[in-house]
Amino acid sequence: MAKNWKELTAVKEVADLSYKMWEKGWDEANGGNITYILTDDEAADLNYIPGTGEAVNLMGGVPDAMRGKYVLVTATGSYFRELRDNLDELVGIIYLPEQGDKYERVVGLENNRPTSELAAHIQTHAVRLAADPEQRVVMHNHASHVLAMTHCGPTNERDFTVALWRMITEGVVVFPDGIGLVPWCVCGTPEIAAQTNEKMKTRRCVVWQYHGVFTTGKSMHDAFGLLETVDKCAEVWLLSETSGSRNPGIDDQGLKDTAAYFGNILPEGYLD
Ligand code: 2HA
Ligand code: ZN
Repeated sequence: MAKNWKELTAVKEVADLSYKMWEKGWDEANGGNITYILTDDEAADLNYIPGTGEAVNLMGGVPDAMRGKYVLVTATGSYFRELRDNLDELVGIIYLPEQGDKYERVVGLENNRPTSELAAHIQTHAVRLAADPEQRVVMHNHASHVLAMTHCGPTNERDFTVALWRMITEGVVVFPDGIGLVPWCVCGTPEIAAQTNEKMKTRRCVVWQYHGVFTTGKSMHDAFGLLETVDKCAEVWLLSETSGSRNPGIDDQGLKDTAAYFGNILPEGYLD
């Protein structure tokens, strides 16, 4: 059963990108977690028989949109610095059954459990699947520049988003739907999951004040590219703020023109 699971492209991408994120300083200690919904073909290759794996309660339950799905998950306590060298313990695949609010362990996660943010990830997948049937990845980490900006930047999500868009043209191109901002609260709780998922209904990226970033996407590189772009905009914002810049950045008309050129619709009321 599942003899080749570590050969899955998604496993290789998790191994590679988790290390890259650690190199960027975004995943100190056990910070960060990634989940990926397997394609039907990838799932079929596992030859898993539902009901045979260890079943564990899933906080918040299994959303209907996620029933019958196989999800690649990083483990709780996993150090992204070490993940690529210890796939058996730090990564694994779970199955979300057609009935019951549990997950079943399929393979991997030896001596371990899925990320403490599993409930938030599973619910985020369900919310994003309603917006985009191609949704597959949820990524969380502690991207430094975005985090710093939650300390000294705008505290409402419209102003936070527009401040990022003004920095570099790529901003409004990559995240035209804007950034959700969740005020600080304890992580791993139903409360933070609920707030995140309310915002994910209309966006692919949500920032947790003083904690980190959640991004979603069709593929690992899609979600990672979004993270990189948001963090790059935040880095340029911080650099220009600390240099005492007096330039306003891309103005409202420029942002509107860019959005129109790429066929994107910006959230109502964000620009004059
Ligand atoms: O996985 O980052 O938010 C550890 C965390 C919790
Ligand atoms: Zn975190």
